[in-house]
Amino acid sequence: MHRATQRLLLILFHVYVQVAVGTYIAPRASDTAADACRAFRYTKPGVASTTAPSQYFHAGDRVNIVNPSSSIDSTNLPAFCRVQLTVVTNPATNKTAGAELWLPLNWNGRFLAIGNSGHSGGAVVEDLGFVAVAQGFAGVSTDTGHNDTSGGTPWPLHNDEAIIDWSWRAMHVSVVVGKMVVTTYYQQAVNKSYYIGCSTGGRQGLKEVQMFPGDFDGVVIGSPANWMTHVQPWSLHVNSLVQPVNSTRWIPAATWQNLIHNEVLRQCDGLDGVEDGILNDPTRCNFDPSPITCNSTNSTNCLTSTQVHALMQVYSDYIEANNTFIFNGLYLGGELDYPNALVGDHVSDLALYYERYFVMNDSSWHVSQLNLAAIQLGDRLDVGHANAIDPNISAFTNAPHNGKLIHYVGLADQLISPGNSKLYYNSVKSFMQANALGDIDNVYRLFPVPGMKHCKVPSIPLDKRLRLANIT
Ligand SMILES: *[C@@H]1O[C@H](CO)[C@@H](O)[C@H](O)[C@H]1NC(C)=O
Ligand SMILES: *[C@@H]1O[C@H](CO)[C@@H](O)[C@H](O)[C@H]1NC(C)=O
Ligand SMILES: *[C@@H]1O[C@H](CO)[C@@H](O)[C@H](O)[C@H]1NC(C)=O
Ligand SMILES: *[C@@H]1O[C@H](CO)[C@@H](O)[C@H](O)[C@H]1NC(C)=O
Ligand SMILES: *[C@@H]1O[C@H](CO)[C@@H](O)[C@H](O)[C@H]1NC(C)=O
Ligand SMILES: *[C@@H]1O[C@H](CO)[C@@H](O)[C@H](O)[C@H]1NC(C)=O
Ligand SMILES: *[C@@H]1O[C@H](CO)[C@@H](O)[C@H](O)[C@H]1NC(C)=O
Ligand SMILES: *[C@@H]1O[C@H](CO)[C@@H](O)[C@H](O)[C@H]1NC(C)=O
Ligand SMILES: *[C@@H]1O[C@H](CO)[C@@H](O)[C@H](O)[C@H]1NC(C)=O
Ligand SMILES: [Ca+2]
Repeated sequence: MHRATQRLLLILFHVYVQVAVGTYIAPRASDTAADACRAFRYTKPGVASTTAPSQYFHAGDRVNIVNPSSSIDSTNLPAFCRVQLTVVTNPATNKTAGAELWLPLNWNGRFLAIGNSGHSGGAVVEDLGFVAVAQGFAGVSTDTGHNDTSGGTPWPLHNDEAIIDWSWRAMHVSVVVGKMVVTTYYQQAVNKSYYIGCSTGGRQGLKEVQMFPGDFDGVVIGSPANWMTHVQPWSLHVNSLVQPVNSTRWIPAATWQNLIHNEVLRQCDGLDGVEDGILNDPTRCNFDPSPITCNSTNSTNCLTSTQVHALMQVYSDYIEANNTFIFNGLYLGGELDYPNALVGDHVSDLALYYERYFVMNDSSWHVSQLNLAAIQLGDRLDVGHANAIDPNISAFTNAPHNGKLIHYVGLADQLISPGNSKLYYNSVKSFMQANALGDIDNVYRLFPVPGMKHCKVPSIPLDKRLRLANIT
């Protein structure tokens, strides 16, 4: 045996012993890692290429990144390499999307794709940091195929390629390319791959489960905006139940937060056995508004019959002409936040933008034009095939793939009725049962979270909260 080989074996033995007893510190490991990161390039014509020099962050370095859709400013992250890519989402047209991969030095061998929010337009750097890298995952996030800073023409207007990217394609392609890049970077294949996302991210996650069942082993979604063609009109419908502010149906924020919320708690809170300000099952309460309805002997601090009508509609299913079900209503109990959302003083920006620039292609389309025909047009077009409502998820959940789907929803969700989550879950359950595709309880579970708002657990510090549920 050569002396050099002997020496190498000796070194390896020492390293082995030190690793075994947990004292080994690799010589200048982070500098080596930093050099490897900064030198890293990925170029595959027609598929993807790195668009900026990869950046290395040592543990505790300040990570301060801002894009049109997300931002992070933290000195609490472990060491990682930030890789920025352009991925080709449609080789026939050379359409591209931006993607970021954050690759931790101490990799846990697993891959985590992060879902987006709203109409996006930037990678979710916040969750790449606090959710992926902080827990040792190699994280990927897409900008959904457009850069949402264009002050001029709205990006979706007659832009089918961009709409398709936002709807599902940019995510799927970023995941496929992301796994290849991770494998190249670490010289080791991904052991398991996961997805986490809420709201739009929930919709993207369901789209993956339904269209690309092989992409993930496990998928976590929250309050998905998966029925795009219905949740958007419903948002506008809820707006118009109380708006405009100077109408007789308007209910001021203080009335929601004091008079209404207190009466809801008085009637409903104790039904679950604990008066804690949280309704464990809001659907169990048969709320009666009469105690807070104005009458001839009391017309102060009360609701007029017009306001009561609006209030009860907010809590009811949205049924359009010809008895057509559109969407479930808000749930009792979330009144502290409802005035900051759909029953606030302005029309939902996201929903109006969707109707104007995805569906109608008419920048002057007005909420007053919302009717059954408009919703049916949206259903027929299903622009970008953004709807993620297929109840057949057997290719994901069943053998040979055996994927698992976890779904949570806050029962005080102020932006998407929790009923929508139950509706999708139940549609899958009955479809799988009716087609003898198995008991979904082993593969798909819905967790309704009492008191939780849209994708957020309030009053928990940001970095801890993100481990529970990523931000919408
Ligand atoms: C796409 O890009 C490639 C390489 O730059 C080019 O050869 C090809 O013509 C482009 N295709 C389209 C449809 O623009
Ligand atoms: C991936 O899994 C294999 C087999 O369990 C294990 O040996 C390997 O260390 C894992 N890779 C990483 C990076 O954790
Ligand atoms: C997106 O827009 C920002 C702000 O205008 C700009 O700095 C950035 O370069 C743009 N990114 C792409 C990929 O066009
Ligand atoms: C609006 O434009 C999109 C994208 O080009 C198209 O798919 C859709 O059919 C158009 N909508 C109407 C109502 O024509
Ligand atoms: C409400 O205000 C708008 C302008 O802000 C005005 O056009 C409209 O006439 C008002 N409606 C009522 C009922 O006062
Ligand atoms: C009128 O009704 C409101 C709401 O129930 C209540 O807070 C208030 O005490 C009542 N006032 C009188 C004089 O009954
Ligand atoms: C009038 O409202 C008050 C509370 O606002 C209630 O106590 C009283 O019973 C109501 N009277 C009638 C006739 O409904
Ligand atoms: C309701 O249904 C009837 C019969 O199909 C149809 O003629 C009518 O146009 C529908 N109304 C609306 C508002 O869609
Ligand atoms: C459900 O999806 C699977 C896999 O895509 C397919 O083979 C099967 O035919 C579908 N079942 C029904 C009842 O549509
Ligand atoms: Ca309670």
